[in-house]
Amino acid sequence: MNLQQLKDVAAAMVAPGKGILAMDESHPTCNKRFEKLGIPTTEDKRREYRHMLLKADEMGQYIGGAILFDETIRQTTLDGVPFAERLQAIGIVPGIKVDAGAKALALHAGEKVTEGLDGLRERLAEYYDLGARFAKWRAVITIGDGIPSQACLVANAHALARYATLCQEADLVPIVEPEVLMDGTHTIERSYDVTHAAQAQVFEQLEEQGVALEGMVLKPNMVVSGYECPERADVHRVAEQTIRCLKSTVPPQVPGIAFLSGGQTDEEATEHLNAMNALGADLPWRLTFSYGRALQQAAMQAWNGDAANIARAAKVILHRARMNGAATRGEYSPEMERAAA
Ligand code: 5MM
Repeated sequence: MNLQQLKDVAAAMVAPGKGILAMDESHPTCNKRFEKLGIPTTEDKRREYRHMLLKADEMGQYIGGAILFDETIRQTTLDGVPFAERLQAIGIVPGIKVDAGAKALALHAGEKVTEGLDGLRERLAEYYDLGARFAKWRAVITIGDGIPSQACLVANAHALARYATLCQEADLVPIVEPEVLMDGTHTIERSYDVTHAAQAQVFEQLEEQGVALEGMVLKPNMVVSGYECPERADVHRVAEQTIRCLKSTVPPQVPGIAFLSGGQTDEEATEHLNAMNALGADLPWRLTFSYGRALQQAAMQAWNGDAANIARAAKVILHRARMNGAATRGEYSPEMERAAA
């Protein structure tokens, strides 16, 4: 393990003013999003779409790392440049999703555990050769009646820790993503309790397995009320509760925390991140974004599966990246959206 390299890569991923673009949708997820817009679910369309996401050279001003899917890291842009090389050329560290997805947790109805450890050492070595310098593994935790169970939290945290050690052994920075889903009727207090329990368990397992905390990035959910909760907490309270939770679970050696968006609207995700950075002057870690949907959805609609729309759609994602870049500094305001429009 080259700890200095891991630290340097992690620092580049969460550099001031920058965050991470999650463009690692597996085929089922990508197909679902394309189908909603009537876009053909073909390999060529996925390639064209991802070419569009990285078309603007200025993306490198706001994006420090991009998470690719297995298919994409083996493809070239429409100009014939391998995606990992395109990323490096515009100053973005290439990364790769390495989990094999969340599967039903045996004997625990309604709960999931993420798979993908078998053969991971060999896959990581190949991804490193293909240009990846960091990896991502996502655990999914559902809030519901009597869940999550302790068994679910422990199983997922243990798998995340095993994955993280394998990544560091292979000189890849692990993004550790314990996602507590935002779906449900739960209150923000319940979200806090479950998120706290999930993160505490993750750091216990990371420590147990000997993961170098200086060479990783945490990708958590924000502490929000469930989407169907009758009284949803406002932006200030989300920021306050999320920071309170992170302060009690995340050791100061962790260089960066890059939030997932989890189905929030684009502007909501940006506002929440901004509020946290406006509040948190003395935090030990950088607070940034690693959004999938909240960076991509407007651009996907603008592209709509038509190559003639690539240039316009590339400007749409560049705008969202710029807004989130401002939020990492606590300098975003909704007026900036209108000014740009
Ligand atoms: C981009 O979506 C990622 C891939 O999901 P699947 O493996 O289910 O296809 C996902 O892991 C993503 O990186 C995070 O969940 C954050 O995405 P959002 O959309 O929540 O910001």
